[in-house]
Amino acid sequence: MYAQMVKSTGEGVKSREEMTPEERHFQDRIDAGEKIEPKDWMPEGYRKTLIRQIGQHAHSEIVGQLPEGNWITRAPTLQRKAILLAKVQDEAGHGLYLYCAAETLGVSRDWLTEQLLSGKMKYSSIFNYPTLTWADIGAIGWLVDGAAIMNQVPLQRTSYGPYARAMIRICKEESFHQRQGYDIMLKMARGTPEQRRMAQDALNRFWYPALMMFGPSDKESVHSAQSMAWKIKINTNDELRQKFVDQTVPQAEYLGLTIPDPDLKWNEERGHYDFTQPDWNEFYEVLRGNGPCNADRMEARRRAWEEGAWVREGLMAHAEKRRARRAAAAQAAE
Ligand code: FAQ
Repeated sequence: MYAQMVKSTGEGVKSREEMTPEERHFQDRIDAGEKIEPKDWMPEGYRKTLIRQIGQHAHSEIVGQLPEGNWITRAPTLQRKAILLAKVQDEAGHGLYLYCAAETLGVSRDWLTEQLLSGKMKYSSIFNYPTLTWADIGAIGWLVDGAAIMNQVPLQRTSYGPYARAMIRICKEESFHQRQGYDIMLKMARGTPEQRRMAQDALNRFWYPALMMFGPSDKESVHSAQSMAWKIKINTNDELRQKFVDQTVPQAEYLGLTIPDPDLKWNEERGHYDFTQPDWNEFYEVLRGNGPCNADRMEARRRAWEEGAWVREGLMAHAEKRRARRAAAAQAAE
């Protein structure tokens, strides 16, 4: 069982006494709220955790284009097409900022892609679900971008400078994405009975996968304790999931749609909604590659990588020619 493979939160974080002097100094900088920059000394674990998280995040942005890209030609109006096209292009841009941030940690974009294609690196579970109707595009913007913002706003304060700075720009664009999704949902929810039914159906299918985006429960999370000690993560998975539910329920009410959770209830004492956890077996199955669209998504990425090989080779040959020309000119000038 995957759950048996993971360590519980709190394990594996070194106490101050166990740290080397370099590690102690590094932790002091983190605790003082300083940003860590690419050339600064960092523990190997910090570097690896960032490569894993930023790489996974970058892959998610790129793979995340696929479910929505599927609807660009079928968007109902020219304006909706233009908006969706711009959104999908934004996601490509986010992937590129994030690959650049990962490159500052000493790995190449090619290596990151190879890790994805060989199954060693992940992308967000959410993108393994299909987009069956136009309302799904509304649900993705509203719920998936909504969950992404909830997770990424705190990441603007993450301890690694290049990641934090990439997140500032990404969050601005994600807010626009969330609003465009909500706008589609509003139109559908206030439309014909059939449109309303489609909007409710999209919410029914995307609600629990959106809750899964925040990762496993805190007690099953492998990396949270160390990532929070290093301020790579600012909040736990469960904290963010709760915030997302609290924010989204009133939005669903405004739409006149029903969250597919009969046990969802405001808890006066806690000051939060009580809600049903997603099916974690389904989550781990999706992570193992057994979600509805895992094979399609990986196939699309593999095809794009193979079919783009000639472009990468051409660019490398061009760069090499320019380098050789510059070297020859410098030699002639001596
Ligand atoms: N999917 O110990 P934790 C977007 C893995 S937003 C797949 O709790 P961690 C925008 C995790 O990697 C989506 N795998 O892990 C957009 C680990 O496995 P590993 C992307 C997941 O890292 C919108 C294991 O489970 N956002 O793309 C997931 O501390 C619309 C144990 O978990 C980010 O990546 C999952 N949902 O916390 C684009 C945000 N959850 O690596 C297009 C940055 C967990 O040891 C259209 N990332 N796992 O093999 C994070 O904040 C964190 O990495 C978490 C997971 C919170 C996702």
